[in-house]
Amino acid sequence: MNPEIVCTIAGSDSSGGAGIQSDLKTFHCFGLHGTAVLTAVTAQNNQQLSELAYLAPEFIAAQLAALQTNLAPKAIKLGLLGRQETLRVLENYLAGYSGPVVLDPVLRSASGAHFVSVALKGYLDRLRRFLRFVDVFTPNRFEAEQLLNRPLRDAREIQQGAEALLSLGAKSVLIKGGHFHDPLFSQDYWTDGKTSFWLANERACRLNYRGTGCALSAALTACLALGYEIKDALVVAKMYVNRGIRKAAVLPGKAAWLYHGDWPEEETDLPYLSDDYQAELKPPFPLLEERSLGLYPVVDRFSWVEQLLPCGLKQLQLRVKDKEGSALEAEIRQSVALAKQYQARLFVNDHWELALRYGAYGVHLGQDDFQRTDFEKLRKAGLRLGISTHGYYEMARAHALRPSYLAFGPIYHTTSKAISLPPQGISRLKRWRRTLSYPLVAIGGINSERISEVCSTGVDGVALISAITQAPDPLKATLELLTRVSQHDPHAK
Ligand code: TZP
Ligand code: MG
Repeated sequence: MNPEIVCTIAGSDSSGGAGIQSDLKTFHCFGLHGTAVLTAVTAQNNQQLSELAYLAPEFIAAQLAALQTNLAPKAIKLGLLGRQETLRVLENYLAGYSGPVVLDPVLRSASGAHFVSVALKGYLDRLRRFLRFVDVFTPNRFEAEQLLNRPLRDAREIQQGAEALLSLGAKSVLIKGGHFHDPLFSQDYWTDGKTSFWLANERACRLNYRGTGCALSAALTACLALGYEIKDALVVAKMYVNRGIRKAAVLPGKAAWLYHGDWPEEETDLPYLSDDYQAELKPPFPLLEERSLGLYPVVDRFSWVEQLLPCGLKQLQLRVKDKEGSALEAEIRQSVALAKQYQARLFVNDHWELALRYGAYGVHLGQDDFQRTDFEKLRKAGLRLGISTHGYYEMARAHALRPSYLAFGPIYHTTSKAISLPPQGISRLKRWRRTLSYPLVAIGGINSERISEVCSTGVDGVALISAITQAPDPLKATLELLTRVSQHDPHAK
């Protein structure tokens, strides 16, 4: 299959550390074909920018027209534009473009270089109006302040600043926090007006990393071209830049070149994502004493727990969705007590307060349950925590809570969930296995034919519902599934 085409419309950086040069490198690393429309040429090295020349608007328009015939981009990244004439050409072009557009405004670089000096006021006015063409606007703090004409001094002002940029017309805004003085994290704030979150990344040592903003917006554009939703794409792009910083080549004078490489697959680069500004790194939930979860049935009644425990299961999840009050309480109380007798680990889905009251081994939560859960209380009581996830955004959100295990799915088509999400597939499960050091549980549409393929990815647990509860003979099915799982368990006798 031919690679997707993505386009960067930006300036050339003669040092190769940022601009078009870094964008094309980033696109390539995501397996895409990058086209490049030059807006400006700079003369710069690792330390300073000495010259800057803008290309004539006709020439920018000609480059766009040349690509239009058979190299139309799936997504566009805009970098250094710098002049009203350039904005005018792009307004015409983008009026007829329907794919995602990411804009990194490049007013002021991390090294302090100012890219727009002549006629700044007129340019900023036009740039504000230009935001209506933009799906993700990614200013750093200084750029956001310049556009808004006011300082952004703390988390609240950043949130208000992002809202103000949305009201100018951008569909979503990421204000990058690399320049704030938070000793623990560097935090970015994203909002589209409906959802918002902070992305916290552990601070790197203080070098002048070149091209972080370019790489972030280019990686984001690449992921959008690959079909990822913005929230997931942001997390992957942060991972790409975090790794780039972690593995940067250090140059004389405290400058550093970002590392570029394949798809980021290291947990250390995964940001902590949270609805609120993150003042501290949360303490982790207790580890599972035995990391392997093996066969992990999810059932909705104590009667199932009673039937299945004698098969020799080591863990079970009780997921009661249709009871409340004393009936629900009885299900949980009896299940917890019986699991203890069998020395099996019982995780209670959703009802964390009842899990706490009856001393369950752990709690399993979906992303929608976060608001009503007191995580601090659960952790202090020593309960283990498992969290369901369906992609990068949710993984990063779960990671901020530092749970005992993570579940990922649906791996295959499932009929057991009311809102059926598209299957994630085995290759994404493999990628998460490579990426995470957390115990990982696969869920969704897994049955006896598919379980070997799932186990061979190296996951620590296989959760399933219907393959047991809808089986003609559930006990026989459980025993058969247990046998299949044990064939893959390196610790099995
Ligand atoms: N979360 C993701 S898929 C799923 C849950 C709870 C349902 C899994 O059920 P089944 O019958 O094993 O596909
Ligand atoms: Mg739930």
